[in-house]
Amino acid sequence: MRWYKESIVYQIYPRSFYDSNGDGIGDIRGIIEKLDYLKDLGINTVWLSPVYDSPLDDMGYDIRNYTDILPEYGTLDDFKEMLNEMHKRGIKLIMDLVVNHTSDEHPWFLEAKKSVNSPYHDFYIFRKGKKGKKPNNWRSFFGGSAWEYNEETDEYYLHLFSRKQPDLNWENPQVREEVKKILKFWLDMGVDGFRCDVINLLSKKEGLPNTKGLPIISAKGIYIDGPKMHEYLQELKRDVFSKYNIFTVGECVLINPKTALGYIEEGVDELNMVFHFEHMNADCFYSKWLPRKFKLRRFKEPLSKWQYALADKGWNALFLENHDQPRSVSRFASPTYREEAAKMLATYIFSQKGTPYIYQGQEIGMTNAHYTRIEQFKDVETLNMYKSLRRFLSEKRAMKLVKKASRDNARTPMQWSREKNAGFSTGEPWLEVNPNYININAEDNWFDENSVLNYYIKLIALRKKHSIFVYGDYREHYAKSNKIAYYERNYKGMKLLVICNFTSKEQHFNPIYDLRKFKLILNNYQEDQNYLLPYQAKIYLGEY
Ligand code: TEU
Ligand code: CA
Repeated sequence: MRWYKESIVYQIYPRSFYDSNGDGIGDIRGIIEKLDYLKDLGINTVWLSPVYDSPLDDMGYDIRNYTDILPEYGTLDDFKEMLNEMHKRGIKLIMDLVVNHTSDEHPWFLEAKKSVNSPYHDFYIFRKGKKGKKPNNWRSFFGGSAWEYNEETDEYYLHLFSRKQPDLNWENPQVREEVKKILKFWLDMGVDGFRCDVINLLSKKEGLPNTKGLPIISAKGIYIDGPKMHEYLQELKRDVFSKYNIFTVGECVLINPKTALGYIEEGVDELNMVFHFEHMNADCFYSKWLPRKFKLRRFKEPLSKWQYALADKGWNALFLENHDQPRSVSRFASPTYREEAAKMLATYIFSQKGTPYIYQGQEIGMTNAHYTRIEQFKDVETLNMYKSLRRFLSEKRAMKLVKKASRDNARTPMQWSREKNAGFSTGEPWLEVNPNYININAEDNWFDENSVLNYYIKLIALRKKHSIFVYGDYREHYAKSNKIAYYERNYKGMKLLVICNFTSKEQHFNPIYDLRKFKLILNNYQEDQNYLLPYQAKIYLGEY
């Protein structure tokens, strides 16, 4: 059974989820305490962002030891207990697999950088500079050159992310063997799969040629979806993945459906599904550092394109948020209608065909951070970009961009209750809590039957009850509208209609079908007129 199709995933960013011991840092025992909340929400899979031993330059996406837990998060025994408690509640666990790079404090790198004769030197990508210049023109995703000088060997090493995240050399079969050992370590413990970080960056084109054109975009075929991607993934599948009944989702930079199908098409199954980011450009040009006004068509078009392209061939991953993206209600809707919009956005995205991913706090409609000073931000990408931006922008303009785009928008502590620090921690939180927790928190949501949380609970329950949500095919209406989103799903003689208003005005439209023949199974308002109220969302089900 392809169980991943019936999964409803909840992403935990452990540092900001729940602190069990008052040190201001979320931890594994904190997760254990909140498992009943997740069970009540109705999710059946957790994706856990990294809890491995790490110096935290990139908050855990820089791993120092792949088979141990960072002490501030807990111990391996805590981890095993958490896994067991999840399984008892029917919740599966997928881990974050970060193997494009390690931390520069990983023992392999510490050895590798000492000498060209070190057995670990070839675990990484070292190159001589060219006449005092960097080996090539590649740029880091976090700004600046992707090369850092290493004095001991008089070479540069490649880091597509921070300089504390040296890229592994996947050409080296020993690296691949080590990765397989790591995978087996966790899978044999009972972990149910992996979210594979920047997986389509593993293969770098031979000779590491310069990119020509816009940075990153022009890296397709060079270090994005490079020449040996299939070889590497096939090897992992053959030696590890195929031996377990697991779930894999690849995070893919700049991917299109055709390339994605190369990895995920049923029968190929190198990965079960991928995350693409095309709809994240609905309010920016290619990168969130180049913002523009949100436009519904720019949101719907890529999502529909993926729905049609994958249809019966592959499987979609559906998401609005993660730990790298600002909060969806802050980006895609008006703050006046925060609750209506949070429910509407959930209806729109999670009723499509694919596996839904809810990022912690999204289910209560959490918003972007309130920060006004750069000192309040902790994320390495944010701080690097701020420094670069300050070279040509005033402090005020640079801050405006940072406020909009920072990854810390998603990383403020989970808002549990009206208690001090939002009930996240009794100590000083590692990252400031958003003061709007007085109005936005899980406890109040729980007791308010019209809350965002209770809407998510209903939506998830419907998905479990009607298999049309999972298996129905997808057909879009009003594709060109910048105001409403409307699509239908069809399955075994049933039809589902999903109709959403993305504006703060009433919208009149022709419903296409005779709605009297359908049952309204979900509505984010009490009222039900023959037009749409601001940010209204409705789902109808009927026989057809
Ligand atoms: O993110 C990959 C990625 O493409 C990022 O550059 C992303 O575009 C950026 O964070 C958006 O601001 C993954 C992880 O999700 C991220 O947290 C890590 O920092 C990154 O890989 C490196 O491991
Ligand atoms: Ca703690």
